Amino acid sequence: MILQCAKHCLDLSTPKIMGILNITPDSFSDGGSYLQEGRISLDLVLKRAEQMLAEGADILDVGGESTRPGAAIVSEQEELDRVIPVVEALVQKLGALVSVDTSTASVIEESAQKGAGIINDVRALMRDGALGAAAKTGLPICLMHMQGQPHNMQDAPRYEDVIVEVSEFLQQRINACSAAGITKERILIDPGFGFGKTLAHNLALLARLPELAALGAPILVGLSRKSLLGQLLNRGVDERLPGSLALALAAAERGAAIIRVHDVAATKDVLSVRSALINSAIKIHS
Ligand code: 8Y4
Repeated sequence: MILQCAKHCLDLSTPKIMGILNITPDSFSDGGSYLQEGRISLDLVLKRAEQMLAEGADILDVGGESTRPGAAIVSEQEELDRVIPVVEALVQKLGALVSVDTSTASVIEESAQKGAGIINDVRALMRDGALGAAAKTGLPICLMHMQGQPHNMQDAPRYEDVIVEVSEFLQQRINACSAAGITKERILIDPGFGFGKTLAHNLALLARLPELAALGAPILVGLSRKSLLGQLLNRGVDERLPGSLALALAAAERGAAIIRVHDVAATKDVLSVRSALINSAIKIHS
């Protein structure tokens, strides 16, 4: 399966790596790392982006809004000011395939004009104007499931059957996209690990990830350094690399097409070992 992302063709027959580029001054994990004298430095962002591409990132995911519970609310203008210059630079200077982590109609439109290749929306195009804006871009869209809103999503997540409810939500959003003129070939789906889910919900979703494939769209997952690893291993956010790699491999084994990560080089090694094993098994030995 090949996904057409602006000028880039993304071959999803083997799992692809999406590197995280947070353009937020207050991000949970790697936030603040591109700040110079309190301002986001385009040079530092470009340096990190070049490094991730050299390490094997297939996509760079640029986000200007933190969805961490308690994070500051970002105005539309602030999000535009953060994200658009970065998208432009990554496309123009590095020729990168850029996905834009946004729920905002104007950011979707302007990012596409600057050459972004994928829209990644944790609110699944439910904000005012987002569905129409995304439809007009012609770009692939990642629809993610979230229960509640970032400020309250982890208060007391509850499901009758987490797999069924996540599947039904994603199917509804696929239908909404279809009605807005976004064809099935442009849609990616994501169960939204950590977005209104307990540890048990997250583990059930990963264990049963193959069931989401029935929706007929490639699956994107974001598990890197997330708090399920804190709960599972009692480790701080900087101590979650081995756990993140185990989750990335588990997701790849269960059919994930795109894996969103902080640690590109290490994830690339894991996926290279996996593909060597797969290729060995299908070769004819004489
Ligand atoms: C430590 C590290 C603690 C990371 C929290 C976090 C996803 C996503 C995010 C995801 C898609 C995050 C933008 C949350 N997660 N997009 N975005 N899927 N498609 N938290 O799972 O990384 S941000």
